[in-house]
Parts: sequence; structure tokens; C-alpha cells
Amino acid sequence: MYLSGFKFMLVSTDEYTSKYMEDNTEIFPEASLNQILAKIAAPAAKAASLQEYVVGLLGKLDKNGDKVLDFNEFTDGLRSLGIHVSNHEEQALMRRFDTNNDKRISMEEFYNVLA
Ligand SMILES: [Ca+2]
Ligand SMILES: [Ca+2]
Repeated sequence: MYLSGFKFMLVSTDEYTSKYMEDNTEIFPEASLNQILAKIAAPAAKAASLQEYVVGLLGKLDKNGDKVLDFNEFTDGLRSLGIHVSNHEEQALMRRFDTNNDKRISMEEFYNVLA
């Protein structure tokens, strides 16, 4: 009886811990994500319009010229903007931008998140 009770407690602690971490990863990056988005959008203030800034920026970041950003182009682009983020934040940002979930960020998707 004691042993099975002990085992049960371990299982529930693990479940509690992973649930807690899941909840936390949802809450923690959200605030920092918005800060990163603000940094990405900041230079738009110097451009004629946000649209012009996004077109110019994606032109620079789109290394293979297919008019969309893949994950590597996106993360290299963040670094070239001087924005340093964790792997976790890169993933979260990619999910935020890639609204149709095709693993590519189109100009429209990029614009809509910053607008
Ligand atoms: Ca590309
Ligand atoms: Ca997409």
C-alpha cells in the first residue's frame, strides 16, 4: 500500500511539473515576444510607411529570392538586425508570423503581424 502510494505521488509530481512548464512557456515568451516584435518594427518609423519598410526588409532577408522567408532566413535576418533571441523565442516568433503554418513567412504574413 505504501509503495503504490509513493509511486502515485511521483507520477503526479511529474505531471504537475510538466504542466507548470507548459503553462510558463506560454506566458513567459508572450511578453518578450512583443518586445522583439517592437524591435523588428522600430526602423519602420524612419521609412515612408510600414509597407515600404517590410518590402525592403524582406527583400534583404530573402536570400534565395523566392519571396518568402524560411526559418533560416528569418533567424539570420534577426541577427542581421542586431536582435538576439533564444532558440525558444525563434520558434515562438516563427509560429507568430507564419499564420498559415506552411513553415514560410510571406510578405503579407510579416506585414500583418507588425501592422
Ligand atoms: Ca526565401
Ligand atoms: Ca506562411
